[in-house]
Amino acid sequence: MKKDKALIIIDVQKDFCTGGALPVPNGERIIPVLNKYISLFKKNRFPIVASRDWHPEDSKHFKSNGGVWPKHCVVKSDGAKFHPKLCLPASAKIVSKGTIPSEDGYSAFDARDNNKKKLSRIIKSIGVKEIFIGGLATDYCVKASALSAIKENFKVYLLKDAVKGISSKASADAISLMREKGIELLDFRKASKLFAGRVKYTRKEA
Ligand code: VGL
Ligand code: ZN
Repeated sequence: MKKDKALIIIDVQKDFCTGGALPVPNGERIIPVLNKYISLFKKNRFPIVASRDWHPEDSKHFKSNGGVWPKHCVVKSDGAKFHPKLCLPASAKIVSKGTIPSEDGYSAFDARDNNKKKLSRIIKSIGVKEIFIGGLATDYCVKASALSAIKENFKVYLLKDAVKGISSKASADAISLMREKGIELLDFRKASKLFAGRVKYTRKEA
């Protein structure tokens, strides 16, 4: 099976949802939709990657150390856990970013797995050409990740029903910029249609 498409889920962690340290307003509302995308990719045997913000206590990204953000997603903390409602399969690849004190780590393309392998190498090595991005937050890590993916020559789809931003104005601007860069917007119905041909071939009868 050719693995030319991958689902990339950005930072769906407790700290970015209601009750967390840096909540995206209603961030958790995208989770049921993301779970549908997860099922769609699983059914078609395409890889699923989840990035996580994974900062050390002394990250310069935090206000307390000269940065702009309240402390969030500190390595191994409860807030850094993936939201419990997100149904990540055991086969999902996890990559961590913002892990050294001097980096913000907005882009998932700077994230690495446990073997220090960068996201782009992980997915390129299995033949991924097209990526489908959802998660948090539209105006920061989703935007940075989607723009890096374009620079790395991937075809990029933004899952518009599976992203949420911190500021609605900044998120709208981010989406305009992403479209200018050639990123295509999809919703679940359109994405299912893109995959429809494949699902048929996996049926036993026909
Ligand atoms: C993010 C601000 C700070 C994000 C991460 O995941 O979009 N935003 N750290
Ligand atoms: Zn962060």
